[in-house]
Formats: sequence, structure tokens, C-alpha cells
Amino acid sequence: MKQSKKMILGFGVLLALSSCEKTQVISTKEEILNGKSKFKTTTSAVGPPAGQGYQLMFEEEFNGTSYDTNIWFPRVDSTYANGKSRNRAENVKIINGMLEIAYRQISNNPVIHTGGGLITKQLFGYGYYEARVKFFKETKGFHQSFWSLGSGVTSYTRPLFDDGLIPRYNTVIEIDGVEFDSKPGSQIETNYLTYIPTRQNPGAVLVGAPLGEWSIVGYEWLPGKINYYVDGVLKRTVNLTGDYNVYSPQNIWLTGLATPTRLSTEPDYYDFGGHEPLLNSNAKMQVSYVKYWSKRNVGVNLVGNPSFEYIQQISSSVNRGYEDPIGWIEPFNSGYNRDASEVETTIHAKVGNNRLRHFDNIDYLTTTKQNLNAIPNGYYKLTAWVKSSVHVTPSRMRCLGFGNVERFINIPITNDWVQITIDDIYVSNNQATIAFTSTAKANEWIYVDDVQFVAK
Ligand SMILES: [Ca+2]
Ligand SMILES: [Ca+2]
Ligand SMILES: [Ca+2]
Repeated sequence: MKQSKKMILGFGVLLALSSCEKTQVISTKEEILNGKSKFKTTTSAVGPPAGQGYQLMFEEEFNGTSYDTNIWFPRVDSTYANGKSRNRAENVKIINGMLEIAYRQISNNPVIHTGGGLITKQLFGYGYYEARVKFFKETKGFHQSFWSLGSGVTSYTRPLFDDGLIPRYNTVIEIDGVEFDSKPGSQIETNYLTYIPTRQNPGAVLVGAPLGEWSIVGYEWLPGKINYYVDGVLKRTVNLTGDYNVYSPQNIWLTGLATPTRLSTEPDYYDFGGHEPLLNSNAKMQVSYVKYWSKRNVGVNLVGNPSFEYIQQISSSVNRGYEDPIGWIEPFNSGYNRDASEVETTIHAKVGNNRLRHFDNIDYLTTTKQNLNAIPNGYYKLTAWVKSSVHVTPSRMRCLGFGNVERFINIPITNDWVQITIDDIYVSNNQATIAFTSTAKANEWIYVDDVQFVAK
């Protein structure tokens, strides 16, 4: 056991940002450390690739008697396997410094199996993710995973959404760092899926059986690329191309999904290797820690959905991403009018087919923003392409909450696309909020496209 060298937890700050970006509360690193007794010792982590400047940004050792509800919320959906597989909050416990996700059968008639899990409230982007996991292997029926996916707003995160702290939609890419179907001889699987414009699954790839009782599984999310590791060994690399080359910070999930066998009379569902009608009162997935490191990627854009191109086709008549830009936050409290912010498809976009628009036929206040968390400190540059009608009060591109006073630039009145820049933003608290804000009269408008926030 070695001492944890440092801990930065952006989400403590995110919570402190309160309901409106006009009233930022900037927490210092020391405040965050003092407020978190959980950061004690660390179980021998493998850690990210050496020599690349990775910095530990998030560390969860699951100490104490319960999980931190500021950090995590339980997976409780009840929709899988035609309702026979459900996720229950009571299946998640913290015992002896470990997360335990139990598998239980709760009903014989009808047969209902339950699992569960934890999901982070905070979003994490490019970086190296690692967890130490003890999989249940003895009998089939339990699908255990450590992965990333945008959860969108749930009943547990609704207060954060109401306070303008998380996007309504952020489901863009799924990175399955590890999936493991319980049964003797089972292998660790890796996978990735896109949800833009629709859910597409290339299929899981097996990377070998767990070598020991415990496995250290890691995945490194890089621009256009994912590396999968088991016990420090690189097992697989995928290049994200086409519809898979999408980016927006996602939630971290640790989950165990009960997988009942499908009856021939039922509608189809994937059973992850199938259920065996054997009740094992000890069936559980255990996780002793989860950690996240990020590094300075000079020139790499950290903005999710940066060109407003991501539209998710839910059905033939329902598209997400126009009224609520995917990955972006539109506050709707404190006088903010989220309806005045939207994405539009137009041949006049600067890049691609879409752009952001602020407009209303009544006077309006609106903001379209992103909170970038767990990013390394140092100098950054924020740029965007913009247009603006004549405004009584100029709209602004802003950067705030980065550990110093807000920086902004007025959006110039122009009918032609111009690129605006806020340069040399010194981030000192491992986070930044980027925002486009209009305090506008009726019928005033701005357009925004190709937003970039890059380390220098
Ligand atoms: Ca632990
Ligand atoms: Ca665009
Ligand atoms: Ca909107």
C-alpha cells in the first residue's frame, strides 16, 4: 500500500458552482482535499502508460460504509430482458473497502433476477480509466462491466440538471473497458458503441480469461482511439472512425446485470451467455477501486460535440440534439430561457451541417455552456466561429470557473463567419466552464460553430 500522491476531484467544485454561472464559487485544491477523507491509501494500481504526463484526477477507494452520493448514483432501470432483469439500489453495498454489486433472484413467479451498479454524476473525457475487479465466475447469468457512457438526466441527477450543471443529453459513445459474463472459462470482453446518429455495435472482442482472482482492467480514451488493458498488458487497440469518431465526456459505470435466459415464446433480447437456474447467495461483482487520469494533449479539442453535428435519431420522428444540444448545458433557472438556444441544420454552417443559434422573438437571456472537468492545469485557448446581428448588448463567449476571474470576448456584429479567441486561459483548479451567453432584445441573433478548447 502506498500513499496516494494527490487527489483532485472536480465534481466537488462542480457542485459548489451552484445554480447559476454568475455566482461561481471557486474551491481551492486544499479545500477539495480537506473535504474528502476518502482519499487515504491506494491499492496497488497499474496506472496509465508511463512517461506521458498523466495526472491522477479521480480516485475512489470505496472506503467507509456507504458510497458517496455526491459522486455516485445507483443503476435502477427495470427494462432489460422483458422486465425479468432489474437493477436495484439495495444490491449495491460498500463492504471492507470494496464496492459489492450483488446478483439476486427476487421472485420465482414470474422469475425476476436483479443486479445493479453505480454511475458517476460527473462526466469524464479523454484519459486513462482503471478499476480493480473481482468477477463472479462460478455460474452463468451475471454480466459484469466497467465502462463509460453518457447517462443523460436520470431521477438521481435531475437536481444537477435543474441547477444547470449537467447536459440533458450526453449519450454519444460507449466504451466497454471490460465486460465479463459469469461462467466457468469465460473471457474478458472489450467493446465500443456509437449512439450518433443511431446505436451501432461492432461486436465485443474477447481478450482472454482473467489470470487471477482479481483483475486490473484499464482503458485509455484518446482522440479517435481506445486502448484496452488487463493487468497492465495492452490487449487491444481500436481506431474510432466514421460514426464512431464522436466525442463528449461520458459517465463512468460499474455494473452487474442479471441475465435471465430467454424463453422461446418471448420477444428477443441478448442474454449475455444465459442464465442458469442456480441461486448463489454469494454471487457478486467486487471493485476495490476506480481511478481516472488525464494528461495535457496539446492541440486536442476537449469540447464535446464541438461543431453541433451530433443528432441522435431515437425514432423515425424523434431526434435529439436540436432543442437540447448533445453534450451542452442550457440553464433554465434564474431567468435563463433555454428555448432561445438551439441547433439548426443549414447550408450556412461554418463546419458540417449544423450550427448553434441564439434567437427569440421576445427579449431573452440564454446560455449554452459546457463544464469541462478533471482536466490538467495549465494554459488553454478557447476559439469559435461566430456571426451576430446588431445587438444592443453584445453576446459573449466566456471562460469561467477555471480558478481565476472570468474571461470573455464580445461577439462581433458580422454577417460573415469570423473566428474569435480567448487566449492564455490559465486553468488552476482542473476545470473550466465555456459558455456562449446572450442578453438580447427580441429578434437579435448569434450563430456559433466549431468551438475549440485546447491545451497550449
Ligand atoms: Ca478499496
Ligand atoms: Ca457545425
Ligand atoms: Ca434549447
